[in-house]
Amino acid sequence: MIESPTDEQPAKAEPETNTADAAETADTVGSSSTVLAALSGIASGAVALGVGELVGAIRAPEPGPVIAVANRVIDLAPNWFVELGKSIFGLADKPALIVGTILLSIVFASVLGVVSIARPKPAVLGLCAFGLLGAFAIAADAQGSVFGAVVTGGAATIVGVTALLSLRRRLPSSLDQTAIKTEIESPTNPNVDRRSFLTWAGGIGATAAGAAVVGNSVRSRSSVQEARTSVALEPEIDDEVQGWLDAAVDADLGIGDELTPLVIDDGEFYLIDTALVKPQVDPTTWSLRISGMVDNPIEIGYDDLLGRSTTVAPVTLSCVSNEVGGGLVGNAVWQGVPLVDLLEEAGVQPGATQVASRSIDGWTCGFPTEAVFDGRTALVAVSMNGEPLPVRHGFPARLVVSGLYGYVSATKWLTDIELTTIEGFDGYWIPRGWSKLGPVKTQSRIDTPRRRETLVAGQPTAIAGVAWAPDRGVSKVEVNIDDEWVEATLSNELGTDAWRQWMVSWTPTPGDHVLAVRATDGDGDTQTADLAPPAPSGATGWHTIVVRAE
Ligand SMILES: Nc1nc2c(c(=O)[nH]1)N[C@H]1C(S)=C(S)[C@@H](COP(=O)(O)O)O[C@H]1N2
Ligand SMILES: [Mo]
Repeated sequence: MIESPTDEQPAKAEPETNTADAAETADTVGSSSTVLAALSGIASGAVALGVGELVGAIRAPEPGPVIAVANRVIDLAPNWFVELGKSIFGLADKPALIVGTILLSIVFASVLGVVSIARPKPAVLGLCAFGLLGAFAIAADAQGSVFGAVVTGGAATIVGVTALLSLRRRLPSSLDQTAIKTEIESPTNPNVDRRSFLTWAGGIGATAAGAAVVGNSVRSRSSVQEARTSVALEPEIDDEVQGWLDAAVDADLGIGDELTPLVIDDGEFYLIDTALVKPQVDPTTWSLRISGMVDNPIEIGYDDLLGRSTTVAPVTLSCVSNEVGGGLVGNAVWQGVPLVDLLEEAGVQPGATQVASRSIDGWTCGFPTEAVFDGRTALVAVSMNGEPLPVRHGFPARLVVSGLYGYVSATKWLTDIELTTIEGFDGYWIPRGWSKLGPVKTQSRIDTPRRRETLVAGQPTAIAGVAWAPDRGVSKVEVNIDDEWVEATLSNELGTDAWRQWMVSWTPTPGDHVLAVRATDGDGDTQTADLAPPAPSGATGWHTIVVRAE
């Protein structure tokens, strides 16, 4: 006998009167119907997302719905949530967020599918809400627009709703509760029904995947990689960069691969930003605006910027989130237009105590105006180690300000500089609990030996690492070996903005040894031993490790 839902009703109402067999059959039918309905929701949600990604891609660099929603999560998430994400997923926190967004969408869509069996209207409304959420996220995005939101959200919603309704009509008839209620006789072989339903669902799923794949390739074709490689920097400036790169090689203490080189390549340089997808900025339409409390607001195109006189300097950038001994710090040779030249041209008004800046993806920061005029290196950088800025380090232009942590100064994909007051503006990280001012604290790190490394007793061993105190410079590094301070040899100074390598040769005796390091800056101030975590203003303390010699 073919089971029909009508037969099931009493079974469900009075399960205890049922035989075990019948109950099992009813359960199987119930759960398989739920699975098919959920599948119809997932296929519809997927095709909505796929079409959203495709239409979104045509409007690149405007983000598609998935990235836009994930961006809103990053913006709106409380600090503890962001920190939790980082502590669970580490550097993969952004891929995890994207995967999470997609997984939540699947769960939501499957619920809509199940709801749609009995009640198509709320299910359709649910899909519309889903589309609206994507549309709002796109409209709210720094690189989004209301037009894009309407077009992308609209297309996704229409396709999703159409898919859901067409699948619902094809749900094997025994599962369609409306059909039961209206007692419509169905052509009743459920196996045929099921096959045709699955074919449709599969087709819609394939369309979803196809749209997403095509969308992604359209998006990456609009990449700026090409524009970036076609940028030719002035040859004589390259000579100056080469001079610094050579100086860095000459200064290297030559201990080997365990010791961090004085200049870090793009591929090894630490990477920190809130961007889920690195902004692809077309240099031909890009411009930098300088406005706010200035006499002559200016707007500069990329060619104009490259045509100006530039400065080249090795500068050590570091992240306020760096733990003592951590790797969120790096030194590179930056080339760019001095910020002081640009601000003098714009004419800073009295009382403009803060230089605020914004990137194309809406990230912001700010630091005291004094930093531009006190003689330190402060650049609108266009090149890193002699190459146009890599996309992930801010192509076409970024700020590099010596002596300030990245979160208050180092805006990548820079589009706006606005002169304002210190009280008048808070950058991205300030309301999230980080301190308003971000001077870099003097720090030093032991690169070799590694913590808990086993050394050979009686064999001379190099203890070595790097120390930095931009823009004060490093004047001395000392290593504490089993409670005794030893002064380290330093690499030649590349400038007060750059870190220095240090090393001590040591012959360990058998047993455990505690090693610690501390640096003294160019003003004669020695790095504090007081332990502080990164939040809110940068970690302090001496990097300390234990090694064993056998
Ligand atoms: N647009 C943008 N610029 C940004 C950030 C960001 O999130 N977005 N993060 C800042 C922080 S916190 C740091 S430490 C530096 C890191 O620069 P890097 O990724 O080139 O090493 O970039 C800064 N510039
Ligand atoms: Mo940072």
